[in-house]
Amino acid sequence: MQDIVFATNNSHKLEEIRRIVGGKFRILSLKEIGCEEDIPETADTLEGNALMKARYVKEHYGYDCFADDTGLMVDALDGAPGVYSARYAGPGHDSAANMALLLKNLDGITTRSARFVTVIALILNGREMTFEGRVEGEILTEAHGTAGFGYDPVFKPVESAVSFAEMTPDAKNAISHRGRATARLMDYLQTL
Ligand code: ITT
Repeated sequence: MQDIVFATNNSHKLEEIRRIVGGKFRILSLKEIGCEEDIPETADTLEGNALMKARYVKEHYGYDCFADDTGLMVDALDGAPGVYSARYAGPGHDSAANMALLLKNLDGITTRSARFVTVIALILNGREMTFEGRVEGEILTEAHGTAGFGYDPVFKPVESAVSFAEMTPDAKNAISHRGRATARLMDYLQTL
C-alpha cells in the first residue's frame, strides 16, 4: 500500500478523506510525520492555499502529499466568506462564531444560494496537480443537526432535504465538495 500525507490540521477532514479513500492508500496525518506547526495559508485563492500547504510539507518534510482548501461562497454576500471561511468571525477556527456571523449577515435576505468549493493540490512524483469539487445549496435560517463540522449545520445541498449536519458521513461524502474533489483525485491516482 502506498503512503501519502494529507496536509491538514483539521481532524474532521482527515476522517472524511480516510473514509473515502478506504484501503487503497495509507493516509498519513501531519502529526504522524512530526509536523506540529501551523502551515501558512496566506494566498487569496483556494488553489493558492492548497498548493501552499502541499508545497510546505514537500519542502520541509520531503513527503509526497496532498492538501485541500475549502470555502463557502454565498451569492448574497458577493462570494463571502469564500477563501476566508475559516476566520470569518476573526482569527481561530470557531465554527459556532462563524455560523452566527453568517446567519446575522443574511438576516432578512431571501436569496440564500451558496456553494462549497474544495480544491485539492497534489504533489506526487515531482508533479503538481489540482482537483476541484463543488456542491450547490442554500444557507438555512438556523442551525440543523450535529454531525459533520464547520458550516455543515447551516448548509443544505440542493440534492437533499436536510443539512449536511443531519446526514451520515457516507451520505455527505457522496455529494459533498470534498467527496467530489477526492473522487477526481482517486481517479487520477488509479491511473498511475
Ligand atoms: P486545514 O487548513 O488545516 O486543512 P482548516 O479547518 O483551516 O484546515 P479550510 O481553511 O479549508 O480548513 O476550511 C475553511 C473553513 O471552512 C473552516 O472554517 C472549515 O470549518 C469550513 N469547512 C471546510 N470544509 C467543510 C465542510 O465539509 N463542511 C463544513 N464546513 C467546512
